[in-house]
Amino acid sequence: MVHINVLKKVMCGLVVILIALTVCLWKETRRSYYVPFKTENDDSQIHRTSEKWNLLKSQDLVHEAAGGMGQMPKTLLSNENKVKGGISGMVEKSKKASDYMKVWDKDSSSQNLIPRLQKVRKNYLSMNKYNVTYSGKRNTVKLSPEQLLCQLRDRVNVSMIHGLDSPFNTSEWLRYLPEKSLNETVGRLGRCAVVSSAGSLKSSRLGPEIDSHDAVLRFNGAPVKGFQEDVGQKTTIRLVNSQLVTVEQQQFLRDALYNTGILIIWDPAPYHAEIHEWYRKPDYKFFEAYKLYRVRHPEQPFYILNPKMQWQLWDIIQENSLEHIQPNPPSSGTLGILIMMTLCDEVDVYEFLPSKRQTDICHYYQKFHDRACTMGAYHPLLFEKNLVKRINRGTDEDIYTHGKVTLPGFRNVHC
Ligand code: NCC
Repeated sequence: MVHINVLKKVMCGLVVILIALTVCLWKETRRSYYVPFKTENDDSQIHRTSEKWNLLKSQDLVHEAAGGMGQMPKTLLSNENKVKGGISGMVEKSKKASDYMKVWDKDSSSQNLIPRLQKVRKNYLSMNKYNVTYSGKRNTVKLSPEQLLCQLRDRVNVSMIHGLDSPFNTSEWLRYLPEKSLNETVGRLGRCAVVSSAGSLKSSRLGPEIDSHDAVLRFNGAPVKGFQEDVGQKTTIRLVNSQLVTVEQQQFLRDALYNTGILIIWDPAPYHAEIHEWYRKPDYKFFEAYKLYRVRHPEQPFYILNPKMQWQLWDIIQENSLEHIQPNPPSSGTLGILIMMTLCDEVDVYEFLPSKRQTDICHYYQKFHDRACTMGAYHPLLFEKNLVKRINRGTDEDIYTHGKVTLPGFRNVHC
């Protein structure tokens, strides 16, 4: 009798432990699928913003991606195969995962910005520093991804300043400008990666995937040392802005970070200005620092981006946005994406459209918080991101988990 009672108690105990374990396991499973878009500086505006971000259902996901591309994306096709394979547990899980995936909304508007950034945008609009006189159309009828890609391919001329571009056609400048064109220097590239500097790259463990690309483009002072696990260690091209080179001149000239790979510098120019006009009045006087760097590192290819490109690209972003965008050049991020689309067969962009790791921490290599880094203040970054979302050939799942967008190289865009 005593034995039976003890046995009953042990059984009851075991059942309670089993139930507790099941509940814990269930909670854990849910947690790994649903990581809300919460940021460190959470406020009411963030709540409103995230509400506007797409809450995608798995079915919508398939339809949107398939409809936009005219074909079913591979990863989702493979999920379909799993359905047919009858692994119902996995299907159930993958449905739950996509039920809660929030990714960048391609129709984000300035209303999605926190009040401070809305105000900053308005200030830049009234300032109009670069004398933007945009009179082009605003596409009320949305262009398809293919049409947008064709516009980018045909209207944005990605080129570097060379010895034939007056006023760089002097014997002095010929000494400084690289002899070979960028195309000749890099050769034909297959799969390329563009790594944004976003804080959300921290703890991403994307390093090996990024390094598996044929070429990797990074921005400004974004380091690899100490961050290899998250951002990789390969740097083929580093795109720097002229502010970095002039304001942080000593660091730029001394820091070994800049000595790897090919350097490209860009500087904001007046709206559709001729090279002459920009040369007389660059936004930041970087030419001296450029020459000094070339003397110190004559073997390292270092190009100056032709400034015409920035406004050709800006026009397309404006044309395809429903409101006035900041009349300032696009960020280094979008310029870098376009450079790689010109050089490569395919371009994977990391954490430009934020993943589930989205944070207000500006850079993965600093502890500085500012939502402007992700949403834009000076640069029309929100509208740049809308455009990139619209031409993405990858899946929303890839954006959510890897912050990854896949774009075709212009060689593979057929208009
Ligand atoms: O911050 P930055 O950009 O160097 O970042 C490079 C590109 O990564 C993308 N990015 C970055 C952070 C983030 N949270 N989300 C993102 O999507 C953007 O596309 C960005 O372009 C620049 O564009 O050159 C910029 O440069 C900095 C700064 O000049 C350099 O880091 C050098 O110190 C600008 N910051 C300031 O002027 C304070 C930034 O506005 C734009």
